[in-house]
Order: sequence, then C-alpha cells, then structure tokens
Amino acid sequence: MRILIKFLTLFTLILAVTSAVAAGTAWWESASFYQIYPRSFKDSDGDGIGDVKGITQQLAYLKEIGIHATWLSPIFTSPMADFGYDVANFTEIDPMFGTLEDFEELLAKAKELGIKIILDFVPNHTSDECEWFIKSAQNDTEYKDFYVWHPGKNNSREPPTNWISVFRGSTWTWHEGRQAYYLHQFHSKQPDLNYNNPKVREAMKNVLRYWIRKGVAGFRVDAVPHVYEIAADANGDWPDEPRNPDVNDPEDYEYLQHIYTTHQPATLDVVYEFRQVLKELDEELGDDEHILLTEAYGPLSVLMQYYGNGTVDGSQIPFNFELISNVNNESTAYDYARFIHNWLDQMPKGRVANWVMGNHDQTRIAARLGKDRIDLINVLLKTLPGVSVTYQGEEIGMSDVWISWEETVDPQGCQSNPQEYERLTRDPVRTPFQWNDGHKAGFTEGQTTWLPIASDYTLVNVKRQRGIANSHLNVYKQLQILRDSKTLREGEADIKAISEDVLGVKRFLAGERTYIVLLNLNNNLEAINLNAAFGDLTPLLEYVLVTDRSARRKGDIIHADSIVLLPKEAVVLGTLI
Ligand SMILES: *[C@@H]1O[C@H](CO)[C@@H](O)[C@H](O)[C@H]1NC(C)=O
Ligand SMILES: *[C@@H]1O[C@H](CO)[C@@H](O)[C@H](O)[C@H]1NC(C)=O
Ligand SMILES: *[C@@H]1O[C@H](CO)[C@@H](O)[C@H](O)[C@H]1NC(C)=O
Ligand SMILES: *[C@@H]1O[C@H](CO)[C@@H](O)[C@H](O)[C@H]1NC(C)=O
Ligand SMILES: *[C@@H]1O[C@H](CO)[C@@H](O)[C@H](O)[C@H]1NC(C)=O
Ligand SMILES: CC(=O)N[C@H]1CO[C@H](CO)[C@@H](O)[C@@H]1O
Ligand SMILES: [Ca+2]
Ligand SMILES: [Ca+2]
Repeated sequence: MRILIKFLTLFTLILAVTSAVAAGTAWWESASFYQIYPRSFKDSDGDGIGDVKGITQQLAYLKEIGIHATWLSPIFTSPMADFGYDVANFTEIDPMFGTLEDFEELLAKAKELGIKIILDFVPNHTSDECEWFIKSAQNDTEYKDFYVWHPGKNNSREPPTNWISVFRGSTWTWHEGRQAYYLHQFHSKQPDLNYNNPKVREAMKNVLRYWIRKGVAGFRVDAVPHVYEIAADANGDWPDEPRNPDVNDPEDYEYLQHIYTTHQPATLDVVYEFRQVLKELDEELGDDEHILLTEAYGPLSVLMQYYGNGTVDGSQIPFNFELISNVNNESTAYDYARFIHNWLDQMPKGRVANWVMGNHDQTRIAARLGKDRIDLINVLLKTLPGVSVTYQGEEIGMSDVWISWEETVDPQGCQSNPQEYERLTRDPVRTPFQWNDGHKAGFTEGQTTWLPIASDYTLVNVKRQRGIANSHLNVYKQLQILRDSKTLREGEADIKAISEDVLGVKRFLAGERTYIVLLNLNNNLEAINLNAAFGDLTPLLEYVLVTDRSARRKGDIIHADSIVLLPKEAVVLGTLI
C-alpha cells in the first residue's frame, strides 16, 4: 500500500509536470476519441430518441472518462431513411435532434469542459428530399448536374450498368420527373452527388466552412471510397463491374467486384481538397488545428494515401480498421501483432496511428470476441501509440441486442429478408446507452425507445460500474490516466507476440518510466519471462493496472522474469522508479 501511495504521488507529479502539450505536438495526436450515436445516447424530451440536449446533459460523463473529442453520427435535417446518413440539409439540425441553438449550447458546454466536437460529414450523397436533388430532378440550370443521371442503356428503360448498391439491388433508380436514372451507392433515398461538377465540390466545402466557423473541431468523413465513380466514356456510359465468383446472390453487394465504384484515384484528391479548406480555416481562425477523420475500408496501400501524397496533406486520421475487420475470437497473439504492425509499418513517416475497435456498423466487442475480452481490448486500444477511438458503450462492455425481424428498422436489414437480416442489420449495436438500473436504463423518461434496451442493463450500466473497483468502466478510466503519462503520449512502442496466447506491448521513452502491457488472449495459465521478451527492464516491476481477471492488485511488485498471467488477464506493469 505504501508503495502504491508513493507511486500515486510520483505519478501525480509526473502528470502535473507534463500535462502541457509538448511543443510541435497537435492536440489530437494522442487524444482519446469517442463516437456518439445521437439517437441512442440520451433522450432529453421523452420521445424515446436521443437528442442534442441529451448529449449536452451527459457531456460531463465524457470528461469523467477522459475523452478529448467526440464525433457525432449525423444530426442534420433528414427523412431518416438511413437514420441521418441521408442528409436533406447539411447546415440544419433535424428537429428530432433539436435546434441550432441546442447545438450551439452543446458547443459552449463542450468548450467549457475542454472537449472537442466533431461532426459527421456525408459527402457521397444527399437525401432525395434535399433541395439540390429536387431542383436537379427539375432540370434546374444551376443544379441539373449536381447528381449522376443517365437516360438508361441505349435510351431504353434499362439501368445504365450492372452496379449494385451497398444496401442490395441496383444502384440505379428511375426518376419519372427527370425521365432518367440516378445513381445511389446506398439507399435509393440517398442519391450520389456528382463530384465531377466543381459546383458540387464547392458547395460541400462551404458546408465544412460553415460548421468550423460555428466552432466544431473537425469532421469524420463518411463512406469516402464511394465518392467518385469511374469517369463516363465519350458517350456518357460506364462499364459493368466484374462478378465476384464466390457470391451467388445477384442482389448482394458482394456479388460484384467494385473496381469502378470505389477507391477511384480522384477520391484522394477530394480528401486533400477538404484538408486544404481546413488549413485555410486554421490560418483564418488561429485556432487549434482542425481535423479530418476519414472512413474508408480498403487495401492498406490505398488507405495510407489518405494521409497525404508527400506533397499535400490529407486526413490526419484515416480510420484504421485492421483490428476491427480482421481479429476474431480465434485470433492468436501472432495475428494481433501482425494486424497492428500492418498499420504501423506501412504508415508514412511522421504520421500518427489510430485504433478503432467499434462503430455503429460493426458488432460489439462482446459479441465479436466474447464478454471476457472487453477489458483486454480496451487495454490494447488505450496503450497503443497514437489516437484511440471508442464507440459509445464499449467502455462499460455493452453487448449486441438481438432484435426480431418485425422490430428491425435498419435499412440494411429491412432491405433483405427474415433469413438474411441478422447478418446485415446494424440495429443490435445501436440500442440505447445504459446509464443506470432505473426506468429505461436512464436513457429516457418516456415509455418507449426507438430500439429496445438490452436486457442486461441492470448489471451493465454506468452507475453500477462506478461503484465496482475493477469494473470495465473503472479499468477504462484508469487506462485514461495512464495514457496521459509522457511515456504513453510520446514514447516508442515495441509490440510482439510473446507466445501464441500472449501479446506484449512495451512503451518507453528516454528518462521516463517504461510500461509493459500484457494480454493473455486465452484460457491457459501463461508464465512469462519479460527480460527475455523485451530486455532492458528493472529486475522488479510494479502492477500499474489490473482487471477483474487478476489475482494481483495494483501496486504489487513482481520479478520481471517470472510473471504469471491468469486466463484472459490484461495487466500493465511499470519499471520501478
Ligand atoms: C439549408 O437550410 C438553410 C437554413 O435554413 C438554407 O438557407 C439553405 O438554403 C438550405 N440548403 C439546402 C441545400 O436546402
Ligand atoms: C428534364 O429534361 C428531360 C430531357 O432531358 C425531360 O425528358 C424531362 O421531362 C425534364 N423534366 C422536367 C421536370 O423538366
Ligand atoms: C444498343 O442497341 C444496339 C442496337 O439495338 C445494340 O447493337 C447494342 O449492343 C446496344 N448497346 C448496349 C450497350 O446494350
Ligand atoms: C499530390 O496531390 C496533388 C493534388 O492532387 C497533386 O497536385 C500532386 O501532383 C500529387 N503529388 C504526388 C507526388 O503525387
Ligand atoms: C467464436 O465465434 C463463433 C461465431 O460467433 C462461435 O460459434 C464460437 O463458439 C466462438 N468460439 C469461441 C472459442 O469463443
Ligand atoms: C461506419 C459508417 O459510418 N458507415 C456509414 C457509411 O455510409 C453509409 C451511408 O451513408 C451509412 O449507412 C453507414 O452507417
Ligand atoms: Ca428526444
Ligand atoms: Ca459517389
């Protein structure tokens, strides 16, 4: 206990000394990001749908868990065909979520707390109820080429190409008014904008300018690879995409290889242009750096170009989906190490890594990897070098909620059928946040919620976990304190599989304390000799962080050459100082 107190005192001192951001380091470089899914975070008015005032009410919670910036899934005016990813007006708040005044209040509160607000920017498409689309469909001279139109193959009522939408079926829908097909890579209520039109690019840049001037810190950019399609040929036609021989369902997005509708080279240029807009505003406002987080699933060689091309800068944070896409419940420590190195080793010099373990489109950690690996994953997320991104609820270990076909509301699920929807629906990861064990988990005072609340909410909720020493929530909070250390913020990382089941991460910095992170991914007892694995440690190490899988306590001392890990145990050890 004395050692613990001594350690805490020292630790506090270190924190006090280093909390000023090192010169040349931007605020976001070791920041902790948190994704809020506004429909499900907190409902302030009892209609069963989360809203902006709800976020403002609960913002102190983000401070409590050490978050620096939060990105909000779309809150803009929308008919909600894709829950806000079908934007009708990019500069208006949907009345369901509140008003512009509510949003300004949120910004003010966030500023007071030192939390940055990041908005979701959906460049690929608008809603079909957007004024631009309505005018475009009417052949309005200004807006006629804002979208991708085609009269049909050979001017017949046949879609121009075989392309398939992400939400199943043709990407082409016939429009009676315009007497032409329009392109939609997602829902038919999400027509794709025509980025070959400079007016479109300018209109979208104006959206960025508008919100930055209001005080947002940046944007998370949605579905970037879909922004450009291949340019049309001299006749205004596009080629068909080739078949993917492994998939037999002709309505399924995976039926084709998307070589003409995703990752077109011009897509990178538009990201570079967006960044240029932000840089101009950095200059103009003399504010903290504004940032882009880009959402793209794709080959690493392409994703790395989102950082920039050597001449121009792109997104500061191209989301790293290596772990979320590749790790499963059978992955070994060698697999984890490989996926982590894939990013770090291919990242251009001088860039910052980021680690994403969840979002509103992917099954939760508990469902994907098992409830007993929740802490393991949070420990990893918070101790790897660079930016961490947590999806709301992962810090308390929320699980996917099974939702019947009848109750399913996600278009990606609803556009399929009762046999297939469970594979496609994203509703299970979007259920209301679990604040406490009271009425509707503290999410709403109303009688209904837009999606059902998880049945385990009396056990899995913020209020209860605050009171349990090694709850997921308290592990997460301790990680955040550790993460504020100079070693974790600025230090180097040595990441390796120590055995088939044990992943080790060494974080070190000259003149600072060294930390060793150990994850036992499976159910065997693991005996580890850390001197052999990492070298250059003090003979004795101290437990700096434990989880409820540990028999050890924080402050315990251990020989570096004889460490035993219990099943699924995750610990952080520190050299003695
Ligand atoms: C969005 O709303 C603003 C304010 O209500 C309005 O000025 C603007 O024209 C609208 N834009 C579109 C594309 O509908
Ligand atoms: C738009 O123009 C097309 C021909 O290019 C015509 O067939 C269609 O009727 C026009 N629609 C409207 C609403 O003007
Ligand atoms: C268009 O129609 C002509 C004659 O009807 C036919 O030869 C040609 O193959 C068609 N082109 C396409 C792209 O279907
Ligand atoms: C980087 O991108 C910019 C803007 O698209 C372009 O002008 C420049 O030539 C590119 N540089 C390299 C090295 O590819
Ligand atoms: C891993 O996940 C699969 C699919 O979710 C499941 O069937 C299997 O039982 C899990 N295995 C372990 C070891 O948890
Ligand atoms: C992860 C993510 O935000 N995915 C979004 C990509 O874009 C489509 C259409 O805008 C959304 O439905 C997804 O949620
Ligand atoms: Ca509400
Ligand atoms: Ca597009």
